[in-house]
Amino acid sequence: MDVLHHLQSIVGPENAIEGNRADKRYGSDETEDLYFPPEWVCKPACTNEVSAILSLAHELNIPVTTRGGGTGLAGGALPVKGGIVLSMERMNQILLIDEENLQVTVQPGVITEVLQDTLKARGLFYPPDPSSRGISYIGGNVSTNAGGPRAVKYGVVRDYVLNLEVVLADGSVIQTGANTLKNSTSYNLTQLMVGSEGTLGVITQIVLKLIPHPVFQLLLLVPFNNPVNACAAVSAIFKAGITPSALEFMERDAIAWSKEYLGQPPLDETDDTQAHLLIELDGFYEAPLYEDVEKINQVVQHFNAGEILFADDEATKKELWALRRHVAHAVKTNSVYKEEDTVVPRAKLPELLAKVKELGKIHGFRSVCYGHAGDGNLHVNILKDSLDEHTWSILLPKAIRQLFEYVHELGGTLSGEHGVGYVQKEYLDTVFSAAEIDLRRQIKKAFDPRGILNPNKLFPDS
Ligand code: LAC
Ligand code: ZN
Repeated sequence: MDVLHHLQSIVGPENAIEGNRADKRYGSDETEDLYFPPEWVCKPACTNEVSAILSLAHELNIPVTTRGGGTGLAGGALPVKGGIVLSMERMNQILLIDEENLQVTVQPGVITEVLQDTLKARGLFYPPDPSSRGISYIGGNVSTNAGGPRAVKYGVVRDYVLNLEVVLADGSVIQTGANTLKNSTSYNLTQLMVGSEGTLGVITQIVLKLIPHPVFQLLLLVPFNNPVNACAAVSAIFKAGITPSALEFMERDAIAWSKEYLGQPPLDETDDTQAHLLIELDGFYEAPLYEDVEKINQVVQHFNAGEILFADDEATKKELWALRRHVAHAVKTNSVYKEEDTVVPRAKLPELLAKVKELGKIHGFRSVCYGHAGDGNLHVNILKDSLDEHTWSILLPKAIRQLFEYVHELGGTLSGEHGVGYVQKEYLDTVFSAAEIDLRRQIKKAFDPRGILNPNKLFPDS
C-alpha cells in the first residue's frame, strides 16, 4: 500500500490528501511569507489514529510536522522537510470541566478563546491569552509555551499545564504526569513537552489548571513623549507594590499603524506622544483597584507621563485592546519585516529598547517595538522598508545576532513566548553554550531517535 492509501485507511479517505491538493495554508503559518509544501496532509480524529500515523511514519522514516491553528511566528509548524502535516483541527473537544478540582481536560485542537469563553461562563479562568487566541489552538499554545498580556500577573501556559497525553515518535502513548497540583515524582516530562514545538512527541490531550475568574477590570492608557521613559516606568510600577493584570508597551508607530489597520482616525499630528503603556488592573473587589490607579498615577508622573486615558466603559476597553492585539497584523501590512521576541529582566527594558534603536542607526533600519513590558518581553519588528534585497539579507542576520548577544548580556534570552522554531534556530548560540545545546540534542535523540518529529527545527545545523 502506498503512503496516501495507508494514511486514508487510518483516518478515512477524506481526511488524508496529497499535499499538492491541500490548501496552501498547510505549508505556512504567520511567520513572514514562508511556505513549504507538505507531501501529505492528515487530519486524525483521536489518539489511536495519531498513534497509527506515527507508527507508520516511524517505520518509513517520514517527517511529521504537527499543526495547530497556524498562528506561530517562529515557523514551528512549517513542514520544511515535506512529509506529513498532522493537522489537529478535528481533535477539538473540551472533554471535561472538573469544577470540583478546578481543572479542564481538552483536546489540542480547541481554539483558545473558545475554551476561555466556555470557562468564563462558569466563572472559571484560564488566563494565558496570546493575541492570536481567536484562532490559535490550545495545543499550539502548549507547544510554544505561549504567553500574552495577562502572563504578567497570572503566568504563561506552562504554569497551567498539569498533565499531558502524548504520542511518542514510535506511536506509543504516554501520560507525562498526574492530574495533581503537586508532583515530585521523578523527571518533569510535562514541562519538558511544554514549549518543545512538536519535536518530542504529539500532544493529544491536555489537563489544565483553572482559577476563579476575576470580576472587575480597569484599563488605563498612559502616554509618554519618550519611549525609554515609558519602559523605565514599568519596573517602578511593580516596585510601588502593584501587580497589573497586563502592562503593555506600544511605540507610536505601533498604535498609529494598528489604528490605520482597523480603519480608525489617525493620531493627532501635533501630539508629541511617542509611546504608550496600556495598563490593566483586575480583581474581585473594585475599591482597591482605584487605589492602585491612584498609585500608578503618582508613579508615572516621575517619568514625564501625559494625561492618562481611563477606559471606564466596555466599548473603550474593547477598542484599546483591539488596538493592542492587532499591532502584529498591522506591521505585516506595512512592510516586509522580521519579528523578534526578546525578553530581559523587567528593569532592563529601557536599555533593551535603546539598544534596538542604536542598532537601527548603525545598520540603517527602522524598527517598531511593542509588547509585554511587564514581563520584559519586547517584540522588536525590524522593517525592510525600501532596503534592497541584498542589503537586507546582509544586515538582518548581523543586527539580530548583535541584538541577541546584548539581550543575553542583560540576562535575557531570544524568545519569551514565540519559540525558536525554524527562523530563530541559527541564533541559538547567542544564548546557549555548546554544552547547553548538546544536552538538548541528547534529549531530542532520546525521544525521537530517527529524527522524524518536526525536523529542521530548534537546532542550529538541523
Ligand atoms: C503579540 C504577539 C505578536 O503580542 O505575541 O501581539
Ligand atoms: Zn506577544
